[in-house]
Amino acid sequence: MTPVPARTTAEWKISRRSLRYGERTLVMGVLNVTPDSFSDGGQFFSLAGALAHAEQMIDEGADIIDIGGESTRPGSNFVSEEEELCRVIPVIERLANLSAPISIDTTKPEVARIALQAGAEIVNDISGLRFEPAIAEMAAAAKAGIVLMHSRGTPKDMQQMPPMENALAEVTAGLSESVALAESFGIARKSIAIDPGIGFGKTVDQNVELIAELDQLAQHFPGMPILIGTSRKSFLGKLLNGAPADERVHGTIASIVAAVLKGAHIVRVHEVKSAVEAIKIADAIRRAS
Ligand code: 9MG
Repeated sequence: MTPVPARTTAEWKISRRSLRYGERTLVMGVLNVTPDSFSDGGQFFSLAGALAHAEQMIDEGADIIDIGGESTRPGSNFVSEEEELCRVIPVIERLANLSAPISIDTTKPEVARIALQAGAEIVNDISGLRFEPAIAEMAAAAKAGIVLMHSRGTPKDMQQMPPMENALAEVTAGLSESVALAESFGIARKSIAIDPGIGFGKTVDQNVELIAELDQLAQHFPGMPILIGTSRKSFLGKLLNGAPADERVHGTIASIVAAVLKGAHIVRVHEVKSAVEAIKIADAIRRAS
């Protein structure tokens, strides 16, 4: 087995602050405000419920809250800009003064612009600027952080994409293009986070390989934190003999720990409490390695 990679400490510059990463793994808690969200069944769609859930995640140790109003579940449809705004903006306005920064999970420039104005500090773009590159303009203008995630196709058709020949090479090349595009719009490197996009147009084996090779991916993007989201994803269900989303908690934890030991700086999760506990142990082992 290759040794645990050394992890340097640096800062991810987002709108109104810098997040220190590398000392301990940061946790991004997922707050889906979509009625069809695959993993919470729309449970957190009411404003009061969404706020309570966000506060609970912060109490449990979330460092960032990622708010999304459009499902990225495989096979899901796009929602209109108006609908997405109606879902996310009231939540962002109410959460903007909490201790943890807000990330807006969107691919739409106008949703990003209004969300940033309402207090969000990070744009989480699952298309890595492929869908609407102008979203980068919004992030640059607000000096926001941006998560550039690798994906193939759209959430609607990603599972029908032909398999990649070499996942690491393709993900590295795709993310390099995303970084170059982000920089061409004036986004500083210190504001960019990189994400291999587990589950987005990849086979089960490729998802597993990408986690196992995360240290190699990180080498290509010095000075940028590596974010990864494995929480409740279908590759875990397949590896667990068809376990449904709500029975993938232990699989999620195992994948997070593996990712942390391979160099992840930020993990995106639904269950914050269990992730925070697991990460404390993984970080301790990492520091001792
Ligand atoms: C919105 N979303 C769903 N899965 C994700 C992942 O793995 N990474 C990021 N950045 N966003 C995601």
